[in-house]
Amino acid sequence: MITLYGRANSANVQKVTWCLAEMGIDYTRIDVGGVFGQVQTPEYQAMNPNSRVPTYVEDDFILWESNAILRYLGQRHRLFMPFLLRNRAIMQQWLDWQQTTLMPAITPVFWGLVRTKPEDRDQKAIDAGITATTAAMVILDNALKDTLYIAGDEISLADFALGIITYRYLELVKDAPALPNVHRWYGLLKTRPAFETHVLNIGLT
Ligand SMILES: N[C@@H](CCC(=O)N[C@@H](CS)C(=O)NCC(=O)O)C(=O)O
Repeated sequence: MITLYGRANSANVQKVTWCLAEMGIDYTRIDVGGVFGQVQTPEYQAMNPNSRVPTYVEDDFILWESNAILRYLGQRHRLFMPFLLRNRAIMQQWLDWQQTTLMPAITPVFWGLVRTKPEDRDQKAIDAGITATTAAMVILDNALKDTLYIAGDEISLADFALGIITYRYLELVKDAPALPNVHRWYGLLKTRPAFETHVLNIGLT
């Protein structure tokens, strides 16, 4: 039995719900975090001492860190993992880059524009975040120029992790540069029903 703890509007939860849906895996999701709270309780912290979402529970196995969950699902079900070692390494590279470069860049933009009242916004932090995220998106655009997806011509776990942030960037930054390869790739992601259900239809809140 699989239980996923985490609110549906969280970017880090969405990459996992999107992946689970793509894999056709049955699970129960429990709303915790954000307005639902619960993450500071001793019961939750016993599963996830970071008080963060998502937390993935499969029988007596507990796992946190969204990209670790993606990697586990990919290896367990042998899905969305490139066959060739080097393509697989490239997928791992972009999973790490999503967490260490892209996510920190967009966080002040998302929090400033979506979760902060206009009168309380730190415009300098938002602008710096837009600059940093745009620089990262230019890197992503360049990386997508020769392949359909980020680690080759097949979709992989890294596309899920990058796709949820790209959605936020394209929604929030209206004067983004052209990014033709990102738009072509993102167009492919948008045709996937699981992306529509677990990301596009949830909106930014
Ligand atoms: N590196 C962690 C970050 C987890 C994280 O920061 N999650 C956010 C939501 S996107 C969270 O738990 N925020 C507190 C809350 O929802 O109460 C991961 O990828 O799982």
